[in-house]
Amino acid sequence: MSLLAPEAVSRRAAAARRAVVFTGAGISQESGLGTFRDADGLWSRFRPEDLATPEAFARDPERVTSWYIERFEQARRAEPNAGHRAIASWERWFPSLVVVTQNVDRLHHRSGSSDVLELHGTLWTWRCARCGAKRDAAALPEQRPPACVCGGIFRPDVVWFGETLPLAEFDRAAAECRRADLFVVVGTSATVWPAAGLIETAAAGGALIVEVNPEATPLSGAAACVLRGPAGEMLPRWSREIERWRSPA
Ligand code: BJW
Ligand code: ZN
Repeated sequence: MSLLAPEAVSRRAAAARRAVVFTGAGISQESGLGTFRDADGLWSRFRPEDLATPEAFARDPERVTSWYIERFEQARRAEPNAGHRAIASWERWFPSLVVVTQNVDRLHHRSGSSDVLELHGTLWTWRCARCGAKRDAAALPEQRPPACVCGGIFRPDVVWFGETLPLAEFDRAAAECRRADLFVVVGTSATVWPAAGLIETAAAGGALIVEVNPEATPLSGAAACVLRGPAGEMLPRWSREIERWRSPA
């Protein structure tokens, strides 16, 4: 559904001063990383309560850490796709562009985005659940589960269900959403809170909301425009549209 003609949206987007891009697992799908809630997503094969909660880690640290080490290896092998690269390239138009991501794969950083807020943490660093010591995922001890010298176990620096989001990142994300005039939501089912609430925050602040997703989401009806398709195709195509309005013939 689109309240404004796509051309009018592109024209308004091209004139924006403060842009925020809010991303979820869908943007990394074309890099070969699984989403969570799609028909073939991670939660169709695994139960979140067995893997993505502090209780699961306490119950079966070997299973949980092995699963996350495998996910880290997949993220490390993956390459940013055309969608990530298109977003990074928007910094030439919007120098204060902020990418607010729910993803833990670091593909936005690796595609050149310079201001990335990771609301759900990262697979790339781990911390000891007992003493808090930090380790790069690539330098974890060999034992499974990976053991710290203090006798504790390393866990990924991600945010599990029931855990609070990193406060500084979330506060800054909310502030950026409040003052954004363009808010582009890419590849998220917009079902996990409090991250999904940022869409409402941006809308309340008056931002133009654009959604990029091959499927309808709870947000679709509230967006000024929906680019219905995969991010790796839609974002480069939309970039060319915006470019046209930035440099009129
Ligand atoms: C494409 C595409 C292509 C496909 N191109 N698109 C209010 C109401 C109800 C519940 C709650 C609430 N407030 C809090 C809760 C509880 C809970 C929650 O939200 N539950 C709901 C799910 C019901 N939230 C929490 O527990 C949060 N913490 C919290 O609230 O703390 C406060 C507190 C503490 C203590 C007590 C009480 C309160 C923490 C949430 C942490 C989420 N963690 C995960 C795992 C991270 C680690 C890991 O990677 O394993 O984060 S869950 C998972 O979901 C992951 C994601 O970041 C997150 C969002 O998923 P995302 O990115 O939207 O992916 P999908 O798969 O859902 O969607 C993919 C989309 O892409 C689809 O739409 C596709 O169509 C699309 N797509 N291909 C573009 N090529
Ligand atoms: Zn320790």
